[in-house]
Amino acid sequence: MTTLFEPTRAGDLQLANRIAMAPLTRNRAPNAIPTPLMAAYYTQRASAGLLITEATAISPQGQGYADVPGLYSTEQLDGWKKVTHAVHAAGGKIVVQLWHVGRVSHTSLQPGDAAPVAPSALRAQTKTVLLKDGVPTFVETSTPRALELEELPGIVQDYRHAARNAVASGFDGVELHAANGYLIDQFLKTSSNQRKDDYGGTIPNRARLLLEVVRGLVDDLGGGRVGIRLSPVTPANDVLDAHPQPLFEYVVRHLAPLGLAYIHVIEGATGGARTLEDRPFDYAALKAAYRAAGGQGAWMVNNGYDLPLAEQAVADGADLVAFGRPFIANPDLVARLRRGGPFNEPDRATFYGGKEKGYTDYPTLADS
Ligand code: 8OZ
Repeated sequence: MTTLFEPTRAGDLQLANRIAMAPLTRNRAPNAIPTPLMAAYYTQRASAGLLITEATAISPQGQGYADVPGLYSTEQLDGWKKVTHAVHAAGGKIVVQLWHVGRVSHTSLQPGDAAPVAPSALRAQTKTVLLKDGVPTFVETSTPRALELEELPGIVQDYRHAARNAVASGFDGVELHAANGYLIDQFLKTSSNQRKDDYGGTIPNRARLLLEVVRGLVDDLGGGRVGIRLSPVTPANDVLDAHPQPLFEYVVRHLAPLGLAYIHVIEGATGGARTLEDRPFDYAALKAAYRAAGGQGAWMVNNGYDLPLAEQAVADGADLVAFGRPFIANPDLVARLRRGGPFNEPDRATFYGGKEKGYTDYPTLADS
């Protein structure tokens, strides 16, 4: 029987085990520049088969929160190079999550204090984080403006530019953040997309931007270095699709021929319930649709996994399991899973913002 601790392959990436560190926003990159402390944090966790970085803005317009990193300036690339070099020296593999927040932003974070951009000018009923006197503070998002049709090729170019920057910074690949109510997910879902052009209305139209971006990334990096994260039914950031099953089956069927490294699926509500009574979804059918269309990428599952759930998922055919909060609190999560525990508990108060506390100071088994 396959176990979590066996090596596997995801596209071009040879991985030491089937345990991934999920992308986790930590708001510790002042001025969007990755720091040496971030290099220490990721390196502490390099025994994961795959590290996925925190969501990272592809452009100034793609920024939506205080102190989240970017991947578009020389200083940012220099910061990331220190992260990837340290992770590789520790034997790890690391991909960067490419992020455009769309409407989940605030004018004060946008170039020229402009309105954030979105498929349609509909404000998200959600909050973002700004720094007020250096203190992370939740505020309502700003009302966005609808992107003009003529602007969409530029958005695709911004993703591609960031992906090439990722390679230049030493990353093993990229993960497209198409989940959790950010730009790509805003285009996908009926609640946030009221466009009347080729990017709204039908499923093929709402999935068009996602597929254009993925095809662009594959052209630049090769499919074997590209993954994607999807969240079919999450309520995160105020998105809802009227018919998620056919929408996401369409998406994965069209991803299948692109030779992606992996498909990463958030089951249920991000960071919350794994099954939602009012938002049913058949994940096995989603995977079956991908495989039936010839998709050979690794299938990565996420959300609320513990050891027994993860072992069951791998026994049932998942290729990789991504752990989020357990990786915040357990830098040596792989060793702890191997032993069956014990596990440190994460401290929510230090998730977003701050320095070492709750970031690089969680003990390993060897420390205790
Ligand atoms: C928590 C806080 C801010 C952003 C996501 C990038 O949900 C995020 C995020 C999570 O994907």
